[in-house]
Amino acid sequence: MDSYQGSDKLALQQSIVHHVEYTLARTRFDFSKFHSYQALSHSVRDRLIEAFNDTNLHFHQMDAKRIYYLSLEFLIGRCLQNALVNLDLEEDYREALMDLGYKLEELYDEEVDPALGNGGLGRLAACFLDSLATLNYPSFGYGIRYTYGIFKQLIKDGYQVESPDFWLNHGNPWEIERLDVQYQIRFYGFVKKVWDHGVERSVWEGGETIMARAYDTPIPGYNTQNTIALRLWKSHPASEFDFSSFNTGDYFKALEQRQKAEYITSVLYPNDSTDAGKELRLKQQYLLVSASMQDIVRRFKRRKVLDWNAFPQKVAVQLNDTHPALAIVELLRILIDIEQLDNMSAWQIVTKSFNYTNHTVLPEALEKWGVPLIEKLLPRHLEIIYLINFLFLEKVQQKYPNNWGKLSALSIVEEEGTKKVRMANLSIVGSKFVNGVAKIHTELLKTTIFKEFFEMHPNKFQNKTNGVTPRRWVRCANPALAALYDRVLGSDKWVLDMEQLKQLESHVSDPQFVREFQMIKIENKERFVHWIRKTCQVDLNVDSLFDIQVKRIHEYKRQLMNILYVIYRYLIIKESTPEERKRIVPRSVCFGGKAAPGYVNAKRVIKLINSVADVINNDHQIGDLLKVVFMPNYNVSNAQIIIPAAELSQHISTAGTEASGTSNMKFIMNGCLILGTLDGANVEIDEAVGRENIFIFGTQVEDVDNMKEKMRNTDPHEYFPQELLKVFTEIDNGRFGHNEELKWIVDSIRYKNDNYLVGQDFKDYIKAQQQVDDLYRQPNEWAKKSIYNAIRSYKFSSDRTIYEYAEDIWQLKPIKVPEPAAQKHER
Ligand code: Z2T
Repeated sequence: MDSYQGSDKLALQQSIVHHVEYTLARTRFDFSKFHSYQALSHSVRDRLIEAFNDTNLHFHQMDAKRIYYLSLEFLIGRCLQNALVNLDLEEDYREALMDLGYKLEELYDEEVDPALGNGGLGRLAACFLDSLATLNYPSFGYGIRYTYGIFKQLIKDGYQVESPDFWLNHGNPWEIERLDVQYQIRFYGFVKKVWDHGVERSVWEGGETIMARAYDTPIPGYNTQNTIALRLWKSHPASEFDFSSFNTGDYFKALEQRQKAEYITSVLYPNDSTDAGKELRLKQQYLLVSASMQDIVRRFKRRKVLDWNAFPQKVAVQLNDTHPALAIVELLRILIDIEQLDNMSAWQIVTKSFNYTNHTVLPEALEKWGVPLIEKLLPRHLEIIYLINFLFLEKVQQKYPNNWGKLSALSIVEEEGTKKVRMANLSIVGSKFVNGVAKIHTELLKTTIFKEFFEMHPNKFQNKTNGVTPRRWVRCANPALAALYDRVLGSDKWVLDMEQLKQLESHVSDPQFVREFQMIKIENKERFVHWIRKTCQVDLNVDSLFDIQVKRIHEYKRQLMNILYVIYRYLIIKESTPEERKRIVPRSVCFGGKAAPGYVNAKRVIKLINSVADVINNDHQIGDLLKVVFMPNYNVSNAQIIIPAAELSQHISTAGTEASGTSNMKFIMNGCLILGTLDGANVEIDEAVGRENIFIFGTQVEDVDNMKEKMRNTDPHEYFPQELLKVFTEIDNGRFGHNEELKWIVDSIRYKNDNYLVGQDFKDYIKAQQQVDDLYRQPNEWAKKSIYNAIRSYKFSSDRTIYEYAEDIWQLKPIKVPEPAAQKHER
């Protein structure tokens, strides 16, 4: 990218040295690798900020419509390499640093990995920001600047131990603190009714107020001046001092009260697809929503003429799941109580501005807040929710007169037991469009959990299949593959237009091309082996099949089925004759992923994996034929090492449970084969790469209910196949340690309910695993199929996804920020 500052080697070196002296206040005699990382980052930050300022000014001058992506999670990962790649400065800085005696790649490893998200949902938000910036869409991400990100996972004695992630320990060069952007946020209090020119108005007063302060992280697009903001809010005490406490002389108590405000944004809730339902979480949600909507309204009001009806033409808000759904209610409150619009005009504006993305059909993830809690914390919002529900149920009554079934299914308020607000219903009613994240998932929304809504408003529902950014997941994570593409395609255009990879179809029959592809995989495997040795103290054989399952640990994702199969494979090897052993394909089975701290079954699966790994890896009869690794603390930065090294990756959720999955897309982009079920985006990956290039097994979604019924009605000894019963017996007998917990995991499917059909799918899984082995014995065939996965993955670029959102949901056109004029270089 062009810059007002020079980008020749000398200019870059001067800027780094400048930051050593003036930002870090260090001399060159007292200097560590981390200090060079810091100086380098500040130098890159300067360049980001130029583009960022240009972008904000240009969008303002153009009076651009903007899209606001509201999310409680943004899992952006490390920033340095991504910024250098997107600014096209990686080579220049590499050379500049070489002279100063530093290796760029080593400095990358000095950066903390910002982990303000749980898994797929937060990472999707981060990929979307990269695509929004790259495609020149005027946009903002809004989220929370948690002081503590997702916990760091340690493994002690085979168990997961959580340790706090205080990621700001060494400062954060990638954010801009905006002391001038702060909003008041109110909690608790009461609603006062006042008469104003014959109209009754509501005023929310009393309670506690705190401040939300903005921190902006610039997000650069690839090869464009456009750089958008990820604006994260941090809670602060209100500036007025609490004089009542002070007057009683209790100075310390007054200060203590102020400290409590900081607590609100202190920690990310570590649940992936389950609803915690805690008061603090509701406060976090409201803080995000209130600060963001105040900010959006303020920006709208800076326009020359104030015309509220133009709001939906200038603003589109995307709700990342129901977590920020109160934004709908907050905008209504601002429009009605503060801007004094009438109820119906305000409602029209709101329902044209909001859209909602659903990310799961699992009932335990659907957010419901008890009416008493909302009434206490947000009394005015509860009134508004009742108003929305009243207006909506009137429509329902018109369409389906006296149909109590419809009314109770569609109502925003659940009346059974203690009354609850259903956030999904609120989101659907308040939105223009609702979307699922993969074809199969959207179909399930329409036919199961949101059936009644779909029947009432069929045109509200859309599919937007997820995607991932090829910048981070190919260009950054797999530089060798990127270089191969650049060379064979003649340019780096594929990074912006993944469909260019279609041109590589003809190269699959070129043995030289296939060999180069294989070499790249081997190099990536070597880098991975090195990293595993360092972090897990296990030696992997580079020639073994690298078989990987990395994702949050959840029963529906069936890591249990994977480890039970590993045991089965171990038993086969133990029983095999020397002749048979020669034909066995050596495998390295690697697991990674965090369990929610309160999720007992998930934690036990981690213990089982580690117990099995202990026995197998130390069995001298086995050697390299089978290795099992649990990689601690799976996160974005180690995913960038793991994924490019994978040859087989497992996405084996019970059909109908995984909304999409996004790592499946990252794996195929890096030339990896999938072993998976017809669930989530696997269905579309299967269509894209062809059935001959993917290993598909298991019960299909149409049959899941029947199979569950069968499972409940069958005796465990008939239901579970012999192969699995044998594995159960070995665990029972203490082959992997005499630990009650290992038996309990088995019992959870054996005597309770095998709700995720491990028993049902096991035989088909074994069969698919055999097909994997058969193909791996033919390295050339394996390589070709891997290449087909990589070059047919273009649909799964988040650029395609974002383009579809912009066209079909936001009605948003790109606005390209002009490059800095050439003469500015002179200054
Ligand atoms: C999450 O990561 C996902 C869904 C959630 O539902 C919550 C969280 Cl934190 C409330 C995941 C889905 O499980 C996954 O299938 C999907 O690919 C991802 O969101 C992005 O859509």
